[in-house]
Amino acid sequence: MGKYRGSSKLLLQPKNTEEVSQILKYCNSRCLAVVPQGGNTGLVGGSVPVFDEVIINVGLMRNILSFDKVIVSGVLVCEAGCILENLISFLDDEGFIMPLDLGAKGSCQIGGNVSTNAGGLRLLRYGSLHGSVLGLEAVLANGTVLDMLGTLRKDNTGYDLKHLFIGSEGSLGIVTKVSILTPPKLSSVNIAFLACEDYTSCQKLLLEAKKKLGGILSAFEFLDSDAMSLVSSTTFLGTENHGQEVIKDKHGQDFTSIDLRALPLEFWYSYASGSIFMENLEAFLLHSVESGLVANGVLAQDINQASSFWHIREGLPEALMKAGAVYKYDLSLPLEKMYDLVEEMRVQIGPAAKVVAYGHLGDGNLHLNISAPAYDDNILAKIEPFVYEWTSKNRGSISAEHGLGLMKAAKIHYSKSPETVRLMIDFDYCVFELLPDTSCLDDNHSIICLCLSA
Ligand code: 2HG
Ligand code: ZN
Repeated sequence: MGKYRGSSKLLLQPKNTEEVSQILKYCNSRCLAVVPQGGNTGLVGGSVPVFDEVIINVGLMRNILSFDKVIVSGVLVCEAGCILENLISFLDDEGFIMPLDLGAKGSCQIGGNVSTNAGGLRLLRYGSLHGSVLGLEAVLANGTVLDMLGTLRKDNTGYDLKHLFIGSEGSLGIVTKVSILTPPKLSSVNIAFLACEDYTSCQKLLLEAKKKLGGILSAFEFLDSDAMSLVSSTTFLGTENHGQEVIKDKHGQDFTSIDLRALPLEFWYSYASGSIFMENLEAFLLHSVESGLVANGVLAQDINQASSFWHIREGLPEALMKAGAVYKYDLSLPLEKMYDLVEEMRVQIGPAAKVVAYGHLGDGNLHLNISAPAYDDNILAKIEPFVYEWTSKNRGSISAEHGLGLMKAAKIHYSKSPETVRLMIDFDYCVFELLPDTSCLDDNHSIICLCLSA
């Protein structure tokens, strides 16, 4: 993104948990600040050493430790540095799927995914990592290794501390191993790319899809017409106007020619009953067109077309980066209000920048992107605090799935009450063994604490 610059002089790549522990123990004893790093695909500056922190990169810890497919348990245990895409392919060969899928899968690592509680494209169907992560191992700042690497579905023995590490962005420790429940692969998948005239129709379509397709719906994404034009006008897919080509309907009509919101919808169903689901799906699509909810659309005819639809959606962050400077906001909002923010932001910003909206509609997660030729304080002043205040007023979250990172750590109060933030800070100090004796709360310790949370 070019927004956060690192200035570390030292990158350490431990090969196992013991080495992570020794590094942290040493750094802690010398009051050296550290920043944990995975695939470095984050969008909020969480893994960037903005001061002079020692980088602890877990990329060499990439072993799959076990996969239990007996009695269809599907529990995968692996090290934190495993690249998500490698885990997806490994599971594919075993007849299972990863409950998590992201555009950044080629580089992001499972430890980073867990530490940031990444959401992605399949959350609608498989839920968040708080549901699918069964256990983890983490190393605290003083080097203590916490073995919470259970593989059980049920375990009510006291506090379930692993949940505190899921989404804590390294502020409590470094995740070194993960055990995750993976569902069996269903043999058929299809994707429709649909166009609606307005946001209200998108919302209604989502409700209809949930009602009529329920269990087979695995993703319900959305991109607006500005996002669509961006995809069409960039060459990021390697082919000029490739975006336009793959989304022509069967009459050859170009999706980008009318003002609309486009929705890739993905469906997974089992082969044995595939034809029933296919009939349901076709009936649903036909009804959506006849009732006017859908203005135009294409159902992928083969796996290549299906993946090119996903390519459009997943290629948006890269297309935005190529277009210049980008201000990124990852928000959870009540569905009925979500697009109001986009429209109000357009009025607020005027012609100085483009407001591009997309996201995981099925999860109420908006990716609001403001694209400008270059970073400019005048533009930023129009966006912030407006975007945070708006989100807070509507009881949304200023960080749906990307984490707070450096970008939003100080903005947490827009989404959490002062008492909640206080408890988080107390808890953080407690884990760092700084409480109850606050006399040891010197500057150096607080630096370690702050840097880990970045
Ligand atoms: C996505 O859903 C990612 O594509 C990135 O979460 C979102 O670029 C963004 O704002
Ligand atoms: Zn996303």
